[in-house]
Amino acid sequence: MTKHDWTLEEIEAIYHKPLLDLMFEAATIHRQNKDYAEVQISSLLSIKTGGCPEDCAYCPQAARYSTDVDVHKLMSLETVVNTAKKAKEAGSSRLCMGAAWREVRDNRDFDKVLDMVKAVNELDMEVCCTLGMLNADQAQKLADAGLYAYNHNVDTSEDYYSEVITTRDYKDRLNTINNVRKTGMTVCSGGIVGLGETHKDRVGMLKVLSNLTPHPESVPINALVRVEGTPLENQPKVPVQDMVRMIATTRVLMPKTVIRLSAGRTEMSLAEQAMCFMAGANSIFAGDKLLTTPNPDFKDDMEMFNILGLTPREAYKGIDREKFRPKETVEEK
Ligand code: SAM
Ligand code: DTB
Ligand code: SF4
Repeated sequence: MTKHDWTLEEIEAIYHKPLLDLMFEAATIHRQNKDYAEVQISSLLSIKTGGCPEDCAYCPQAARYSTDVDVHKLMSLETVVNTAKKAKEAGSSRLCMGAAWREVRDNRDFDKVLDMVKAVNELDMEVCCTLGMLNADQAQKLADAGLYAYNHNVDTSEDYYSEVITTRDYKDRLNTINNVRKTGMTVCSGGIVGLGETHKDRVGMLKVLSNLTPHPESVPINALVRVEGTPLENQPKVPVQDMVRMIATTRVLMPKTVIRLSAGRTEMSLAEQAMCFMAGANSIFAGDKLLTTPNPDFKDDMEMFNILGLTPREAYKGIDREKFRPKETVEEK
């Protein structure tokens, strides 16, 4: 049964199990709840890059840090559609469009994003956006445009949050997640490992996510990409066992959730990624780029799928597709 009242003590006991016991438990739960060999492939597209007013210490897109990222205004609808088509042809079932915004504003750029959502939806891809904070009205507009998922990460524990970000607080994040949930869109929320947080902080973050009711439909687990010019550029590389522990614990807490092995794969070998899939990860970001940083080659990922016997999951599998059609389209019928 899916449980939403996990306590810190319970989560700590799972997280600190001997690694192989934890992996075995997570793999067993994964096989009971999911077709473990099916892995969802998402593509990321940065539709508005850089120049963000926030101070997230990990992020190359924050205007206040001097990184290699160039600022770009909102991408055209045509470029978005062409990129989405290519991603679909390559085998991707979901497109996640990201914008370096603190929050959505009710302006022409937002109207353009709504058009992008409608257009990608027409390609029969699952459409996801990550645009920063949303109020209830903006969340509803995205839902009406046919948005399937909204990504908004809690990133770390509430206690550690202010060490990483000072320009907004944890409850702002939870508030947006709540606004998304109320519209019926699916929630994608996870975090980053390697920000200098303690094991207790990781457990604290997993408590927040696993106490959301319902659980987020997707939980991305990112390893910090250490980008030159950001305050966290000199953090040590995340040890693979920490990623495995985090993914396995997430799988035990949220048996039915799609867990995405997200940023950080360029620094992981095939064997290390295999451990993450074994521990319950069943989604990746594919394509040569994440938002602004490199990701493994698509070809190499498909080779990895072959070697491990994994298959890409088709879009909207087991989902009532009509629920996520743009409103006008539904009404025309
Ligand atoms: N601006 C929006 C926001 O912050 O919600 C959307 C885009 S933001 C880049 C999306 C997520 O990317 C962040 O919440 C963070 O979890 C992740 N991210 C950003 N930089 C990262 C890095 N260097 N390494 C790993 N994850 C990162
Ligand atoms: C998520 O959890 N990870 C993605 C996506 N959601 C938006 C972003 C990773 C960004 C890594 C740094 C970059 O490429 O800029
Ligand atoms: Fe801006 Fe999002 Fe990067 Fe924070 S994570 S600086 S809000 S783009």
